[in-house]
Amino acid sequence: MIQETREQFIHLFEKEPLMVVSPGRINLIGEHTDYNDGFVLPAAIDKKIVYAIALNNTQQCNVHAVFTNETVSFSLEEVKPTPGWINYLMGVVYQLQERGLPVQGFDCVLAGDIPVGAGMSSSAAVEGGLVAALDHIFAYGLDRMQMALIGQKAEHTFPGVKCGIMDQFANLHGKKDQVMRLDGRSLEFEYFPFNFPDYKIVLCNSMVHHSLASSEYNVRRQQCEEGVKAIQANHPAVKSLRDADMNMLNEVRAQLSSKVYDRCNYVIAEIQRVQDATALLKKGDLQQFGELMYATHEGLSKLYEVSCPELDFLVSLARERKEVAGARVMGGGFGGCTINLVKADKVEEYVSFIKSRYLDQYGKEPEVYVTIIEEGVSIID
Ligand code: GAF
Repeated sequence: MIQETREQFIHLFEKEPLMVVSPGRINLIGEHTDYNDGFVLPAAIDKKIVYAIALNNTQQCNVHAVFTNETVSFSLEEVKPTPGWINYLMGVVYQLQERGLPVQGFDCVLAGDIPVGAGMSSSAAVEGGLVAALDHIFAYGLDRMQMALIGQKAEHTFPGVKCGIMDQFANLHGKKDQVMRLDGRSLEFEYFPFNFPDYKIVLCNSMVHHSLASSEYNVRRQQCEEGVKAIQANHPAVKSLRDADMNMLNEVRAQLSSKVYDRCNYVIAEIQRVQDATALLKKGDLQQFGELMYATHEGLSKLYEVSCPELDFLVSLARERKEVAGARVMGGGFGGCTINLVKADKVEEYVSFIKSRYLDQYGKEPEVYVTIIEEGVSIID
């Protein structure tokens, strides 16, 4: 894909581009914890966005998207939220301009194989790839965390999703065969190997794309903040759900709507689960780790309400199978993928089982991706 994208760029713009590979991500456990100052356990994967990009000595940016086969242009003098995929790039450009960093017109070809709306964070890949490309071209000297924060701000201000930092972080910090535990508060992180040759990471795409995903995401965030506010009346030192426990939450239960109570209940438990899960992973206990993934799914489905019948069905299918250590909905939810840890020698059998049962139930085949853990954003000079 890298070579094809480069050739297409040369064909369209008649010059040599800089190539950038920007991956999607998985998250093993720790969902909706990042914006509550909690922990997450993501990794970059082999699904990616590819940029071919070069300056054009104008104030105009011309972006050809291979997936829609259209070229969209915008002027650097008028960067404002705009419908469509170009919004993600414009958001990044705006954030760079806001910081007083120079941006000049560019031509670019954007290609990729990250399925959109599947919970693998194609948007963070678009953002991270562009920040890294422009940092390289203009020698801003940004470090990877600064780049991630710029991508996150772009997402907040242009598409308007008040996301946490996990996706942009994973996209820019990934390392081959390593998972990362990120502390959503301090932004400190540690790498450790995901060393289970007997298992594969299998993503099952429900093919459901919920149009309310981003507005509902923002609602979840507000509900968590509401819970924190109530707890703070008794415990002023609590700054986020990271600092809270179930006793504190139960003290204010009567003041909270049942939805807000359930959301906070899930997040408090999930933050602890990531800690427990990390210890299990380091010990090599994938079976117990998998049980925690199922517990996460239960919470995301019943308490946080970001699952859907199709995703619940996919997880219930996983539960029937001995070759699966654990499964759950991955990412923001409301559709997209489940992540499954599956015995390597049984993957084929599992995939055909899932496909046929899902087809029987919903009349459509899920796409299934057997994925591997890869490097974060890479510049190919
Ligand atoms: C989305 C967000 F972008 C992340 O920050 C994270 O909150 C995730 O949903 C849920 O864990 O991918």
